[in-house]
Amino acid sequence: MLKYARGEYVSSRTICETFQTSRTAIWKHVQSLQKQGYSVEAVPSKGYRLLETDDFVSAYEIKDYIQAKVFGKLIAYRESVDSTNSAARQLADQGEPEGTLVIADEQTHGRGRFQRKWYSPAKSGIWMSLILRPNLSIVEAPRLTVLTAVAVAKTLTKLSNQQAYIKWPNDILFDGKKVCGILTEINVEGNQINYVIVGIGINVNLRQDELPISLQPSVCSLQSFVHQPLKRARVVANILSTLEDLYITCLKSGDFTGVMNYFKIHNVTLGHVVEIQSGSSRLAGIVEDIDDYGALVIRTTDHQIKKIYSGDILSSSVQ
Ligand code: BT5
Repeated sequence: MLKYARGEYVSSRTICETFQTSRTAIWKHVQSLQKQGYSVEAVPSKGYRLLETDDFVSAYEIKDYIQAKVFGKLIAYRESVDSTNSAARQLADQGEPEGTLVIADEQTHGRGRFQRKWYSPAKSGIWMSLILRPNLSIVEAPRLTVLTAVAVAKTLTKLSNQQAYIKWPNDILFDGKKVCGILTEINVEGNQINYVIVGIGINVNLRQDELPISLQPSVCSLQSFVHQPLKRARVVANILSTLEDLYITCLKSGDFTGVMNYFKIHNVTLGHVVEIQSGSSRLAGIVEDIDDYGALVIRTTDHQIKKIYSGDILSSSVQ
């Protein structure tokens, strides 16, 4: 009731009558909400009101915005967790269905690729992982990172009115600074995918001083590009519906052309001269293309064509 009153007071009497309960019972519920972190004001002559500035990512809050049908149908919210990807893996191993979402306010051991640290302070971002069970072979798995990057870039662009760009393979950037990273982990059986965990980390209102000094110049937060207070639950719901639309369309048709085109057009890497670290080898060249499976196609300085499936771009410049 307080939520739908949109910041207005609701009298104790109205609440009592609606729920056929006592004032004492209502006061207990209000205290419980306050304990969960909700700002509920109690004024004897007016009743109760919920301040609209609160920003929660509990299942209840996300479901209030959600339009996706399968993604986010089941939501496991954790106040604090080591890594939502690890928690999602456990749930997937226990047989939880496609579309199950794990989301946390804080990660104590959030991780990037190659076990790198992903900073995830409490309430400063969206730290979430989605369980997928696609009917794809292992070689096709990188397409899911592409698809996720496109869904996130489209959503952040829509919410901010500013084009978000993609840096191969898994970063989303605003003004050349990283606002989001994606970590795709797969579990296989034979040549087929058993399940995929798509981990998405988005800085929403992360302050620069919450990061090590070395990272500060290259990182940004969504809030700086949106000119109104932002509810993380709304961003999550928007991403889930864009992702679900793309996922269903691409998997049903087997045609990833539209997604690949978006990935290429809004890519900061294509056509650039780059230096790449891939495993233990380092190579330099020009990025000629990104193939249908998300691999970089590089023409090296000695004019060979090489495909890079995983790695990091160390430097990038226009020819
Ligand atoms: C990534 O790896 O960018 C993937 C990050 C995925 C994080 C999500 S959060 C939910 C889910 N649960 C997890 O445990 N992980 C996923 P990579 O391309 O390897 O980049 C990692 C690098 O990004 C680090 O080495 C830092 O340089 C930088 N970094 C760390 N924290 C950051 C942050 N909050 N914002 C921007 N950059 C960050």
